[in-house]
Amino acid sequence: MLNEKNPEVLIIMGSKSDWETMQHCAKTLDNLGIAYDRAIASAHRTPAKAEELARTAEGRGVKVIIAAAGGAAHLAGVLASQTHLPILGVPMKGWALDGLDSLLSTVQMPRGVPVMTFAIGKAGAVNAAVAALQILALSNADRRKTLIEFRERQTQEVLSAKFED
Ligand code: RP5
Repeated sequence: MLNEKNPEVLIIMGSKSDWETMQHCAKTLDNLGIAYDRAIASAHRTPAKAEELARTAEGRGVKVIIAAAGGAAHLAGVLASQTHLPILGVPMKGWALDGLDSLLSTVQMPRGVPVMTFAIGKAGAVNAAVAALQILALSNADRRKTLIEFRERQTQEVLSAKFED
């Protein structure tokens, strides 16, 4: 759920146009009962804001940052340079290279400054939320229970899927 005061996860997007995809991340965090906040900050257009968000996140109680950007997607890497929190990078689909540019510019970090990078677009947005739960579950038994139940529900959905015709 959206919680600006006590977020455990912070979603940062390079542009408001990324929200169309990242709402799937937020919805998944909602379903998993994880408090999140969201912000728009660009590595290129508003570098000072991106830096400030990364530097202040840990003090706000944030445990995981999810960073989404498209094209020359340097946002996740810039955030990673400014915090010790884990950064989960979600490359946005679109532009001339349909997201391959975002994927490569998010994933190809220099040694020592990792960005955990997900699939391009919606699957990556959802998986970043699930991965955030996995990180939180390492130190919280209730979260572990939520994770196991989520996976079990997903398994049952696939096993019980039927064709309509
Ligand atoms: C990136 O450029 C953003 O993350 C977005 O994916 C893309 C397009 O941004 P807009 O031109 O729509 O603001 O920085």
